[in-house]
Amino acid sequence: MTPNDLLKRFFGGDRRALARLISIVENEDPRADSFLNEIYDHLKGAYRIGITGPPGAGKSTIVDRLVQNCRQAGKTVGVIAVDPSSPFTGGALLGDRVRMTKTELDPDVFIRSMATRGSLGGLSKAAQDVADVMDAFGKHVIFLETVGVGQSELDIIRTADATVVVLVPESGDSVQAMKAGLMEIGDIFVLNKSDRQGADLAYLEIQSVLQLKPVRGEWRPPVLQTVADDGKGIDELFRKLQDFYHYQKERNILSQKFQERVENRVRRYLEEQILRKYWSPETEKQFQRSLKAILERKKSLRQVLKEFAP
Ligand SMILES: Nc1nc2c(ncn2[C@@H]2O[C@H](COP(=O)(O)OP(=O)(O)OP(=O)(O)O)[C@@H](O)[C@H]2O)c(=O)[nH]1
Ligand SMILES: [Mg+2]
Repeated sequence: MTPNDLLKRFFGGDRRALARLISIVENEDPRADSFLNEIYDHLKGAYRIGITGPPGAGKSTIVDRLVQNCRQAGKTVGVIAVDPSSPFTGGALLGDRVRMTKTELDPDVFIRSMATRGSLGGLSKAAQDVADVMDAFGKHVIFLETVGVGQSELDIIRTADATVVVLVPESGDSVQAMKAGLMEIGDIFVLNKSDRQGADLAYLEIQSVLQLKPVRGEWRPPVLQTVADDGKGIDELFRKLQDFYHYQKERNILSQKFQERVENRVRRYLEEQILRKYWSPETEKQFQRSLKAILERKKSLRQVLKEFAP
């Protein structure tokens, strides 16, 4: 198939063309840049919702439910599940991470899992590019699911229009979340697995942590209790997401978010390019030698810093 044929099918709404284009972009195929150029004019401003939280908190179950709410509201959906934490388990386990049951067969829902390859910065870039492809295809809503632990996941989430932080009643979960910086980035907090013991206490704990946080703008991030497995609380979560969307729209926050996203992506991209150019495999070897010299007290930290300064 020629690139033009592929684009024609893509803009004609062919799911297989969408899958092909996503793979090209994700694999950093040499054709990726020209395709991304072609689709740029067609970005429609899909609403990007980041869902993050500790492993196994119920993120995928919640996304699966929210997708159904979106479909009932007549919206088409893309889902990107990012898994940067397990470069070794890729394939088989990853399939398990997105437990899309009812939604899987719906032609207006497109789901893609992505695992890390190469640098973490690269993953964040690829996830953004895939989101653009889904947006240009015409998806109204795009979910980005990440396990909220690493820097690159926070980068991905930061580029979303809305961020849902999912926690569970395990003791100390909110403290861990605070350490990971999750309390800073949530627009909506969900205490999932509220059927478990200790849910009420955890709910109060999250609320008290949030009360210490300075409020940005007029939106005070709400805390909702859900039992995603049987759908309890999900309609309320969907309504909160709609409220937040309208709140942002009325105040022009979405175009501001778009601007931030562009800026963030360009800066990250350049940082990565500059680093790659400057820090060759040979430099890394040299660095390892210097590191050893520091540990053996043969060199001072300052000396080494000077050695490696650009
Ligand atoms: N008891 C209980 N179990 C739940 C609830 N929600 C989800 N689960 C279960 O928790 C497990 C993990 O759910 P997932 O949706 O895969 O969690 P996740 O956060 O996407 O997991 P990772 O992507 O692996 O980090 C599954 O076995 C779910 O059935 C809930 O509200 N209560
Ligand atoms: Mg998951």
